[in-house]
Amino acid sequence: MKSFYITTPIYYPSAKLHIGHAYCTTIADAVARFHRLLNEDVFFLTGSDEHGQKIEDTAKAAGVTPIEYVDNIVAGFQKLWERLSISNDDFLRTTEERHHKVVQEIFKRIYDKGDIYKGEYKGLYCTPCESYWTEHQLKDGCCPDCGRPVKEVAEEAYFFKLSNYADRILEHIENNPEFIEPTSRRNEMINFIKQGLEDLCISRTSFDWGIPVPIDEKHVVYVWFDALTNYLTPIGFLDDPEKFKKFWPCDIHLVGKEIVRFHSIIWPAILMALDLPLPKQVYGHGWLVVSGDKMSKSKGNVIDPMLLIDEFGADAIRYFLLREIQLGQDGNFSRDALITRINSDLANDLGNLLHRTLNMIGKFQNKKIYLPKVERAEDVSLINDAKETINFYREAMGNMNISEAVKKVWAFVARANKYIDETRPWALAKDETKKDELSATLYNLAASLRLISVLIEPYMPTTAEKIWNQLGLKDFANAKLSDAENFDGIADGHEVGAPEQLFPRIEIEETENKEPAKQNKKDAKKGEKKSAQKTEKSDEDNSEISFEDFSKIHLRVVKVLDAEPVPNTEKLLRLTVDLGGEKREIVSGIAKHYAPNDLIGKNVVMVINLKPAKIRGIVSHGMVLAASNGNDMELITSDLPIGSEVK
Ligand code: ME8
Repeated sequence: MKSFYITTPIYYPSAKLHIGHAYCTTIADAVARFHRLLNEDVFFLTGSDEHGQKIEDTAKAAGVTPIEYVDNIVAGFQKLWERLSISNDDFLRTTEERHHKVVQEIFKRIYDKGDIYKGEYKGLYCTPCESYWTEHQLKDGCCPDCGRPVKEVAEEAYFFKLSNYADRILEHIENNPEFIEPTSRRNEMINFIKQGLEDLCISRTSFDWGIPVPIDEKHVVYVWFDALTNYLTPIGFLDDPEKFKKFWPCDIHLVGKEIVRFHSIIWPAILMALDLPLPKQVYGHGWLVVSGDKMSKSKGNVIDPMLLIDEFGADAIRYFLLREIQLGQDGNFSRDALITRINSDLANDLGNLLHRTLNMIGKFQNKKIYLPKVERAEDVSLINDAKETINFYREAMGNMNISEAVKKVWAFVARANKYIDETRPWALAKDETKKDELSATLYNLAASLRLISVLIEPYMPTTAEKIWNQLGLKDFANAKLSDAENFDGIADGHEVGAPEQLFPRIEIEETENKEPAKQNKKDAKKGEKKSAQKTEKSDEDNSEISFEDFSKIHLRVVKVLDAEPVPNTEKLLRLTVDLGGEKREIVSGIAKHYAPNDLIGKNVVMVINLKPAKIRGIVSHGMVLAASNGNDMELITSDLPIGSEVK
């Protein structure tokens, strides 16, 4: 059985993870799942990089010990990965004993070999990036990676003879074009090495939060030396030679573009010093930006993936990230683009295909499908397209052209929808002589959905399984790409299940706005005409709700960052609020009671998972709460920090 080993960076638990981290982990997950579909023995690793000065400083500022601090944040990482359906085989924390042993052993081996020596470090250090810099590498006097100020450090330190390996690394990069992807990153690294590599300082004495240097306990190991070796720990480097042989060298280290340097220069040098083979590939993906801006706490545009999952579900987020952004390039995240994709690609194209197909099989053939007895030009064309889709998908996924592969699968979804229009099953059902044609259409549609279910498993594992189950198929966990290749793999006379909605459309209604306190009643009135669901809501106005119903409403303390009147209205204000990292725009009917300036800086309570609504052309993503007696209105405020839950 072929093996496949893929890793993500181990993220710093200095703060909660944001959508950028979720992006990287989702890509790695999709690739791991794809290789499992190929029936390979996959090891997918992620984890947390818990030592270093930044963590020590952050914990101190929070008034807790470093381990208390990281335990809490790392539990959040693990929860996020579970909610995002991440299928990692291990989660490595650098504070674990198994990892300490590896780091100390590696340090000792390289020291014994003579590639580590003691000296004095005098230079510049960027704590947020945990990176050493020389004067000429700085950009405008600041860290060239993050743009923040660096500080001078002078301390006794151990050095790794990185300079000894410069020629070999350069040669390796030049002789192995696939070692660093994409090519732009490869060129950057070649230029970086050609400017000369200095020996790397790999120990610190000015703080304690790290793994002690085994030969000199007043030093702790430099956090990047500690972190990079994580890739060896869980695959049996010290304790399971067979497992190690199976998974090393790693197939892909997937990392963000800013840390390609650590993975394609420093890490290979460490491996060379250990006489270990180099990873087959370091893939530097681009950054996710929000409305063209890099995410940062100070800009208040950090997007919390957990809130997005609460609102839209994990599969929709995964789909968006994998489809919308070309791997290797920077990509933009926007809620409006996400909602558009959910409505058009998921609810409309995929949801309708499944719904129409199962409905017709139920109605015309009592839920049964039969192997085709006829083959028309439309069938041949559909089946050829299916084959072509699989071939393209296999190649594209294998080459990390993930968004292209996703697009191709959706082109096939569109193709299958078109096949319904071409073969017109509703017309065939009215003509007794066309029974075989009808049966062939329904079989081919079910077969197409079976294929789609397998192909989308790496992107949307929950949806894929739902489709499989609705088709009445069994044992989805063991479905492989080879099953998908067998187009007519569904048995003659097979019975399908009943259709269930995959993705509800996200309505962005054009509404008039009203004062918040009156919003529900008016909605209920309008709703009577609109849909049964909304009528139920109006009937329920005075009835009791369960605690479960109540807990569906997510209330948080948010800060108003900006407020301005909505032109040509008397009641409406446009508010920009901070949810604790994420910025949102909402429209609120409070202009008669509050002047914009009175609101700025106020902490108010907001419903954060309300369906977005378009109000006077502005998409409002939430609603602030206010008490009202009909004449006066007062916003519900709180002195607790932004992001606090209101229960
Ligand atoms: O660098 N867009 O950890 P880190 C896309 N601990 N990806 C993003 C992103 C964004 N806006 N922001 C972060 C570290 N990422 C080290 C790694 S590995 C041995 C040690 C992703 O918490 C991206 O993959 O700063 C980036 O490389 C990684 O998170 C950095 O995470």
